Amino acid sequence: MERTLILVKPDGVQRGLAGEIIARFERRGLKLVGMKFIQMSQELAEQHYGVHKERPFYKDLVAYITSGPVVAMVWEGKEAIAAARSTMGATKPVEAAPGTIRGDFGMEIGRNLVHGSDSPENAVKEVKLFFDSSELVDWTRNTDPWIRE
Ligand code: DAT
Ligand code: MG
Repeated sequence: MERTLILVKPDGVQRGLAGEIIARFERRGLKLVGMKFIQMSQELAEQHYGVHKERPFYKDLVAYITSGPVVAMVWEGKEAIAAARSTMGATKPVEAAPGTIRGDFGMEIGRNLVHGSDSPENAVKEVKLFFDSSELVDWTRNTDPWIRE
């Protein structure tokens, strides 16, 4: 079982797309185990995007992710990381397939609406960075047998 950190980035919130974006993960069959609406601090943003510290776009990336509130979520399921990333679409929205979040709503790499962890190791780190274990809910979804074999 995997857990993945998903963020609706500030553009998604500002454009009123948070519900639409959340619905796509929900309908896909991932299970929500944590969610909060937060304004990310500079420090949290720098930690979250630490892997990109040496990239030329790092400063803009931190400015963008702290430019307004985000919805931070943890979604759970078998292969949750890959499932979430295919629902998100390619990093560059113009290359993202129609039907994906970025392919349906995005035009710019610097306004690509959504974040999702990219590996099991990073998912564990990112979930810990945003959520205390007491904020994650263990629950049984009664529709699971209709989603999972
Ligand atoms: P993803 O968000 O799909 O996991 P990533 O981890 O490679 O992509 O990069 C994190 C974010 O940084 C990405 O969502 C948008 C931004 N970014 C990545 N590559 C970029 C580039 N070449 N120019 C500008 N922004 C970029
Ligand atoms: Mg990434």
